[in-house]
Amino acid sequence: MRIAIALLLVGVGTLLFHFLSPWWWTPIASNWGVFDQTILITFVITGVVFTVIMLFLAYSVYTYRNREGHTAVYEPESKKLELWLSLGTAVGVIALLTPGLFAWASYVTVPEDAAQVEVVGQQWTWNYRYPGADGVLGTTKITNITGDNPFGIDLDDPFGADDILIANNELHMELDQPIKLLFRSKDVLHNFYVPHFRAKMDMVPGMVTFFWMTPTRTGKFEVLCAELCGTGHYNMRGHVVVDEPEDFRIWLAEQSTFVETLAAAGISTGNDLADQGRDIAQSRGCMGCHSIDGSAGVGPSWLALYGKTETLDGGDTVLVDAEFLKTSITDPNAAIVDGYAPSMPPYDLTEEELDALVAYIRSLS
Ligand SMILES: [Cu+2]
Repeated sequence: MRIAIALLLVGVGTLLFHFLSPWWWTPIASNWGVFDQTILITFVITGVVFTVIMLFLAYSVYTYRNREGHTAVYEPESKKLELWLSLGTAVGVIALLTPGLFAWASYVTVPEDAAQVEVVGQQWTWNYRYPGADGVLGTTKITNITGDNPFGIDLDDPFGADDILIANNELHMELDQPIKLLFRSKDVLHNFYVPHFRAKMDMVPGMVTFFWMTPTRTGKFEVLCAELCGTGHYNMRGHVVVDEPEDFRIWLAEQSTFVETLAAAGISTGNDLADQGRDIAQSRGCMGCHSIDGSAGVGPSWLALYGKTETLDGGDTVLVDAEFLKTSITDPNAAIVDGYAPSMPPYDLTEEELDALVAYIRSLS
């Protein structure tokens, strides 16, 4: 009797937890309500099956309890029962899976009038690229990637020149305009996820993945990386801002195109090495782990770092100079400062890029 009551309490408690839980969906901000429906269908089917099984268990435990004069009967085969259970399970599984197939088909069938934006993930930051006035994204090659060309755009491709590059973790979208998002990763698996949009996609090095959506509400929504991608994974966040069409056009017009960024980099190459270093730090994602305002991060803050004496994890002390910084960038595990995990990947930078980065870090001291 006590076990039957315990089973009933577990069943009732689970249902109460589900219906009274404060952890429910955020208000939806895209056209993908169909994903909420498929989850609801899953809840209903699994909820009904769960309730029936808990009731049946409690009933059986009570009815077939050990009593004087009652003996168990050995009945290993029941064709009829097996048939009904198999059919019932088959129908349940089909009902669970089929809606998802239809939802997926529309998720990857992009409408003709969709705008485009490319999302590039790297440890541990997001970069975005719009096609510019010609509406076509320039072709890219991984070997073209440098500090000045973080997307690896093909310099000979005329479509790439007017591409608009965003390196500040904030993606803007136009309200009610369907948009196709293309995804690339520079290093490891990442996953672009905006809970309010009910939309996410894996980003796989060497592949371009995609989905499309229509933002249906203006506002600022959080972007998360939903694929464990290293020690800074928790910090791989950003925002999508959905603007009214007019605001979106104003914002887009303020952004620089690829040729403009190149020209700006060209100017700063001759005049200000530190400026160039700041561009490299942003495009290489250094800011994901190193702050420039002294706040704690995965790695040491760059504020007042140059010229400081640090203690290494072996107990030795070292002066943070150009030589030490360069080694720490190209071979981060050669010397670990006490209190930090050996989690930084090595960066393959040219001597000029290293000089620029060091000049930038030095300028913060
Ligand atoms: Cu990630």
